[in-house]
Amino acid sequence: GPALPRELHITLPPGCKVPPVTVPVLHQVLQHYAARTPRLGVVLERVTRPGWPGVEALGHDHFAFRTFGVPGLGISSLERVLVPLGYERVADTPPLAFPAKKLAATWFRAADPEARRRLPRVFVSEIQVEKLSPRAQEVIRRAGGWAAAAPAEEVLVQVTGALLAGTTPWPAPHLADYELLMAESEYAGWVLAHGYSLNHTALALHRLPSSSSSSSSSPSSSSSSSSSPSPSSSSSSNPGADISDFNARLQAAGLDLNPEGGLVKVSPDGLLLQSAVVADRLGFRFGCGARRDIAAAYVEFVQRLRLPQYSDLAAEQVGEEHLREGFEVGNADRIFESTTLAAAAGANQ
Ligand code: OOG
Ligand code: NI
Repeated sequence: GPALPRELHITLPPGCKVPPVTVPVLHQVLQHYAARTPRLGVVLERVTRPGWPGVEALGHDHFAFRTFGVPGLGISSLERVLVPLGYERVADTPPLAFPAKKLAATWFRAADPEARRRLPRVFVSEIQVEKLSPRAQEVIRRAGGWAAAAPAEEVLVQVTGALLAGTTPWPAPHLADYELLMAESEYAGWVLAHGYSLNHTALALHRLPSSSSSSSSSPSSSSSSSSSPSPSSSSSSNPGADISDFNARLQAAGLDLNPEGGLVKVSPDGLLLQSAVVADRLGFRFGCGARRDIAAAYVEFVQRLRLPQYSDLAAEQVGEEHLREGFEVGNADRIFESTTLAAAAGANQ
């Protein structure tokens, strides 16, 4: 496949360790992502370090990938990689659907409950290409049409290669094709440029040491700063760091947060809290040599709260299996905008 443009190789600050992932393919995915996401470096260096012991404790709640929903590629292409690695697809009812964005999504988790403590969930979405204009479909067919004709094993090899290289299983796109897709769907433009490189990791705030144990002011500040329906239990009964406190630390470190629907995206049950920084913009080398700064990857933060049926458990007994599971369409719809906001920032320059 095409080599990564040199501009994308950014060294993390010395001593800045990314929490490891124990599946080699996913570890490699993470290394490419870390190298091209300067904002992850800021998070690990300036936000999680002072007063937050053990960066390794800040596990990966999930990874997220984006795909073209065409034969051979799309969600099923990652399913073929993930299932042999020990993952299983989780069937949400109803399925996660984003009609306005022409997207569908699903997620995977380690089949072995013990492995779920160590391995991230994987959120995978696909754009419903047949709903795009004929011109956009033609651009996508030129990039990904080979997969419909190729044997399944060859598609698997190409997709795995793109994952390992953090790139696309097609040549670097021409700038005009990227712009044509961007005009219609920022998601489609992102996939054309970045393919199977990781869109984001979401760091699990609920696995951090409790913020209330290190700061006496956090329980009151968290309840006053949350504008959304909050769970009946107080934040101190939930494991980990409070997302509103964490967002304030991100902002103090100079990071722009995705403001769509409020800084903290809250599920209707009040138990899944998410926020994200706006994506980094990085130099990208298009086919035929054109260069442009474009929206790349971002970092998300998740706080999963305790399920009501486990409210009586002692704090030290609470594990991830006692917390809100899965994803939420309303939250995800807003989190998707983290790259759109970065793309718009470029248009204003
Ligand atoms: C995925 C956005 C949704 C979540 O955790 O709900 C998401 C994307 O931007 O590709 O990550
Ligand atoms: Ni996410």
